[in-house]
Amino acid sequence: METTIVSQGSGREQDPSRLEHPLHRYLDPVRAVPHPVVQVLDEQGIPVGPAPPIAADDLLQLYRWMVRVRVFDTRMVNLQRQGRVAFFVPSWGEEAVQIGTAHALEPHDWIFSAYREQGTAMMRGYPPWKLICQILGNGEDLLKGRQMPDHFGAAEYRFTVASSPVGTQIPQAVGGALALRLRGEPSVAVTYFGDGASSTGDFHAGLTFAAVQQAPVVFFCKNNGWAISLPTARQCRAERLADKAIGYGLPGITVDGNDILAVCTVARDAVDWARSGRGPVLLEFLTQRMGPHSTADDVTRYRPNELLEPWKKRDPIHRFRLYLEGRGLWSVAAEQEFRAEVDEWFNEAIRRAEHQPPPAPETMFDDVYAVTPWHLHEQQDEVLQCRK
Ligand SMILES: Cc1ncc(C[n+]2csc(CCOP(=O)(O)OP(=O)(O)O)c2C)c(N)n1
Ligand SMILES: [Mg+2]
Repeated sequence: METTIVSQGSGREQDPSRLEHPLHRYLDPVRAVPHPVVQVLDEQGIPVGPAPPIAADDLLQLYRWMVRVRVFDTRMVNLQRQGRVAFFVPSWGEEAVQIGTAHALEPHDWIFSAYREQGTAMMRGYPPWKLICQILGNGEDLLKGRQMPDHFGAAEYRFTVASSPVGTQIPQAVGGALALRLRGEPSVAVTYFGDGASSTGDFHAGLTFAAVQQAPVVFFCKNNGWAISLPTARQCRAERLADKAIGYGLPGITVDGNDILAVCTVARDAVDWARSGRGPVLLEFLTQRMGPHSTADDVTRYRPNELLEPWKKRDPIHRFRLYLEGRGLWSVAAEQEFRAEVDEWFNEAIRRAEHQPPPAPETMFDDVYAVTPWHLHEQQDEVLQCRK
């Protein structure tokens, strides 16, 4: 593999449970070593190992997509603060995981996501203005205004709608993967979820079943340090969340989630592993949620600002930009031109989405039953009469 394995301490080295004890005679010394973290670029964007074979144009696309996600987040949070959208979930700092993993997928693969994967959705083809229509719940929303804001999805993009209950997408993805295999499709299912979701019963059910069935599914665990206000260290004693894979009998790998080249490389290999019939894989992406959980919480109540300082130096976009500039693929002028283009792209998307009417009331009867029962037809007719 064209990556370097670096060792990062977990901060538990002084833990009293590590002091010499007779029980240690039975313990595997290898397991006492913190799980290594796969990295390609250091914090200055300098390769610490050979870069993966990604064409220059693709590298630029990866960079552009990360920037678009960040701008989208900023624009949506601003709209929420102006009272123009009700709710939004930004993913500041987590752009590399979304974009690097999406890059590893084929268009026919299925995605079972959470609510923080707007970048993956856009890269998959979900038009930004349609995403905004979903956030607004208007008549052009592919989900007809029936979901919480930011709980987007559409069969045409093979992107299932994010479920609000944390972790439910995990067993759903396993079921989806088994269905793909039964149908003889060459596709895999992937699921995105957080550190918080890795503490749920659904994670246990999903990974157990996936491993036993050797389902073609890849688990993308985004360890962003927080489940709303609960830090990862207060919900799990494992050194690495990827270590959990051992107990289920599948490979688990921890990746620097702010290093897009590491994300691309390991995600591509994991997807290939699952596609070739070798079974499921758990990837843990180490990252940090740089913003609030959502526009509905006050992050300063539970997270000291100093905690973000080391993460600012690991910013996935800045780091990759340094790498591209170092290779002569990007410049200050290119950045300026692209930023202006992205601003205009989102201005237009917002303008278009905000000009759509609300969903027509009679559409509430659509898509619920394969064959709509007579009494709902009657009610639908009544709604239509009222509108005349
Ligand atoms: C079953 C369930 N419990 C609690 C919640 C409230 N809740 C919404 S998001 C969230 C945190 C999830 O954290 P994580 O899985 O790490 O994902 P992140 O938000 O960090 O991306 C919680 C507790 C919920 N939606 N569903
Ligand atoms: Mg989290």
